[in-house]
Amino acid sequence: MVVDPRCRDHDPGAEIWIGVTTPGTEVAERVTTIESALRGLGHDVVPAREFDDAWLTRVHSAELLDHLATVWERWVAAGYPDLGAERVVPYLFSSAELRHGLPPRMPTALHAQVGTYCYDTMTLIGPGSWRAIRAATHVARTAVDLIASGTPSAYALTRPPGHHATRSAYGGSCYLNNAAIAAQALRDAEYAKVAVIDIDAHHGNGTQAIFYQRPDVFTASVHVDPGAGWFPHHVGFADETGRDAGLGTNLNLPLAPGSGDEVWLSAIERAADAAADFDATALVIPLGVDAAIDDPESPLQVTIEGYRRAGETLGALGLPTVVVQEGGYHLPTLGQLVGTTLDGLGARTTRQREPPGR
Ligand code: SP5
Ligand code: ZN
Repeated sequence: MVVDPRCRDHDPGAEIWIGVTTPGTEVAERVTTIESALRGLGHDVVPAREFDDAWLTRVHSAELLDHLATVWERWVAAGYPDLGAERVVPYLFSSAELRHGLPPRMPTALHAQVGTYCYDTMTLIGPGSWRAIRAATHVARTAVDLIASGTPSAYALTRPPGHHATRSAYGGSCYLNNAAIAAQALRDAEYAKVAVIDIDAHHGNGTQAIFYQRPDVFTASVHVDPGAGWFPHHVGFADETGRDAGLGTNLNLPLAPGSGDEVWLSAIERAADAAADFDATALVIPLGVDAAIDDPESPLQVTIEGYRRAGETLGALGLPTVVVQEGGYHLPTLGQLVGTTLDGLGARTTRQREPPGR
């Protein structure tokens, strides 16, 4: 398990959904409880290393990186907290219709700039957010380093989560795409073909978007059907299969609300078969445990045994594997769900073996 205490420094403070401000579900206690559960199960703990942030432009735009790194300080300097705005939050979005085909222009007002990068009202930024966002990328990259030096599998305890972040935009409680960063870092470590199998309850739209035209990274996502009314609503449908050189390298498996273990596991088996057909040489698993029965954010009704079997199915691929933490919001069962999935996967230690071929 790779950790960084700075992942707790992000306090979104709230979520705003249909105009209603709630305390929010993506809280620091999530990683506290997962870390203590995994320690209790005998997982070893590896502190994240430091990395050069300039590399992140391989996955995200320089503009998004600069926005995230600086927006809190600029928000304070401009006096927004004095107006009662204690977090950075958009009020206006840069929609294609608003611009009616004109090229995007950067608004002068900071409170309008935010809507160029942020696509919802659920993903707020506060004083410690950038420290945590950045640390989570280091956690993911450290897990890749462990794999590249011969560890069969490594779990990255990332927070905030990442799979809803696209190259240039953030949302869905995600800021930078830790799983996409892991996949790109594996490519840079000479793993020729990387498969991403996202089992968070929500579609991994950011990861899909980042690799949509890429033939070297296969992305699959098993999630509650956006067509049944679930986030991210606009994307995550079965007919999205990739574009240009990436045609055929994206697989969406949207599931009906209430699907339960057997349907969910069949979809994960389909994704695993597709990753094998792709001849993947390394695997990234964006692991959200929000498909679980008790989770407040999805209706998929998966049991803890279902999560163990998901781990077994993906472990049977026999690939060097980086597991990246995504969602999961029911604090009492969070640690057990992650621990059981990793057990199924056979990922308890970072003990090394001879590096496998790439
Ligand atoms: C990483 C991840 O799991 N992100 C989840 C993003 C989905 N959020 C959509 C929230 C929809 C409204 N839920 C009601 C919450 C009221 N507090
Ligand atoms: Zn989710």
